[in-house]
Amino acid sequence: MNADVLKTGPKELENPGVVLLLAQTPNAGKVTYLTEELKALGKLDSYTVIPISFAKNEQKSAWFEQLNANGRMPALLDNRPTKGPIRVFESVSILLYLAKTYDTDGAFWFKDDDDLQTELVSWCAFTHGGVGPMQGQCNFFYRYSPEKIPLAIKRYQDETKRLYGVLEAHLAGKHDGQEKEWLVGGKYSIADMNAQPWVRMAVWAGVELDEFPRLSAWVDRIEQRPATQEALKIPEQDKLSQMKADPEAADRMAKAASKWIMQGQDKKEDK
Ligand SMILES: N[C@@H](CCC(=O)N[C@@H](CS)C(=O)NCC(=O)O)C(=O)O
Repeated sequence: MNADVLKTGPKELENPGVVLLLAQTPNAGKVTYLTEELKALGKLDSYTVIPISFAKNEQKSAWFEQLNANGRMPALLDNRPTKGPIRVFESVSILLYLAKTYDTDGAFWFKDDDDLQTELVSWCAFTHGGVGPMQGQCNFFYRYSPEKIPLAIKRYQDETKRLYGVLEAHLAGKHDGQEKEWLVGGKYSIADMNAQPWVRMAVWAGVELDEFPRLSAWVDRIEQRPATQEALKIPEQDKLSQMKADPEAADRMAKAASKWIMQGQDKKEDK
């Protein structure tokens, strides 16, 4: 990290402890689900949130790219008292870092069981590499693209449903004969936090959850946790709640997102 470039960003980047840079999206939700759970257990006293504006393209500024060269949020900076600052990028690696550093007795991971922790990492990788990227493409072709391409919409919605089917079968115990409430080891863990923020937003991708009853129940179970409800307000109220409160909100939010996404797309095509 180049400290001089970082200094050109918001002054809150110098706050002690955990600093999160995020906007209200599923990838950010993964992280705030955990920080709010850790706060509730007294494992993380407080932390700083720096809201990132996509409309202003803040995630592509030089100071932000010190924290994530990929120019995407979420990103984490931890201004540690003795070891100095460390940056962490990619939502799943932020979850693993926070768990190891602040959840030291393993409330949300498997500190004393390497096999279960390996299983947890497998499910985290499955969601991070599959559900997020496929559903993200659904969002683009179904919600944001001004040109509606049926084959692209179908391709990504089908793949998202296929991946939901894998989660549904796992919860049903299709392969091991064990019905489950949680993805790994019989407890709520970062494997669940890493997946639920995407699955709860199925409707935004144009995908119905009706054919996945166990997955729907799992979404609701996580949704009802007080820490989840707090997380869904960071840095502003989540899309789904806004849509429930105001049926026109979906259209408004899709148009606003489409504008900055398509501007970014045009810039890429100019190069
Ligand atoms: N694999 C990354 C994906 C991050 C990502 O795609 N973030 C999006 C929002 S969900 C973003 O920052 N988009 C801004 C842009 O594309 O410029 C992660 O999980 O952290």
